[in-house]
Amino acid sequence: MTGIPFKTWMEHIQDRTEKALEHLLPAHDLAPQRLHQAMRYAVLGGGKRVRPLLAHAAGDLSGAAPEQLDASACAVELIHAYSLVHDDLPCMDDDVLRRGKPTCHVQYDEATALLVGDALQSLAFHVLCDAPADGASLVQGVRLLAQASGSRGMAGGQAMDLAGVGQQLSLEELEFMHIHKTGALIRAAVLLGAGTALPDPELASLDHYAKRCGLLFQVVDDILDVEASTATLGKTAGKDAADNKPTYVSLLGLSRAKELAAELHRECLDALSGFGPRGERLVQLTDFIVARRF
Ligand code: GRG
Repeated sequence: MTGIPFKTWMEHIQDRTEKALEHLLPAHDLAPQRLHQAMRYAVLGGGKRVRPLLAHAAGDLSGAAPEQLDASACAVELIHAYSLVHDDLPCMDDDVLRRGKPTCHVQYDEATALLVGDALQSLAFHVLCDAPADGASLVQGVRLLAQASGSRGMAGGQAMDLAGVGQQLSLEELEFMHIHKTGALIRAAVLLGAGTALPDPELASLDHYAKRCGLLFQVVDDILDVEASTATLGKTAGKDAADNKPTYVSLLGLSRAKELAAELHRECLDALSGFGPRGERLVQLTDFIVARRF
């Protein structure tokens, strides 16, 4: 897939991921039908698929074929989809719009949405266990995804996020929260895609890239929450301010938040510079993450 324009590559991976997820999710007429239909509703037909794109772009570093990367890409996306379903519940962010359509609990009901998240999380690990890799790499991958999504990763970050409502956080505290809430899964996508074969110095550079990219993604997300419309985002714009949540924009102001995004962007590209042409897709994808308008 080298040599084709970024947009073509991106659409190809998005399409490939959609088909793989479609195949991996239980059929809509398989019992319990309502749960399976709600799982498919939450996962299919929406989202930018940034995490699968990161996994595939990182796979280029070790020369992995797309079919070797599908399981990791889908596993991370399933965890991400579960997190969105739970995040939208009334007991968390209480939102009614996600990916341009009613949130899962609005379309179905709260109990079903809770079970959708649970079942998507289990499915993610099931899918990862079926990845075409040797036993040791599989165990390493499962451990990585478990750490990234658990209390020392995304779920922990969400707990900090909920505790931070109405609080005045320092920049360091905000960064600590986002490294866990958003960054941990983005890091897992990159590292799972790269696999276990890279030499240690390259792995260290990639790990640095992945961590800064996670933060970059969040800073851009905070900027878009202020600047973009609900129609463009496909989720409720201005929600952070309405919910009195600390964000990079509320802490730094819009203009300094944009400077921070530019600085993190530079750091990401620096971290990738040693990879040469093998890192080209990751460079392009990082540029896309910065330039995205939704
Ligand atoms: C409920 C355990 C648990 C965790 C939820 C990730 C998360 C934690 C909540 C999502 C809320 C949110 C808006 C976080 C900001 C960054 C983020 C993850 C945005 C959504 O990701 P995108 O833009 O969404 O990749 P799409 O729909 O394109 O996949």
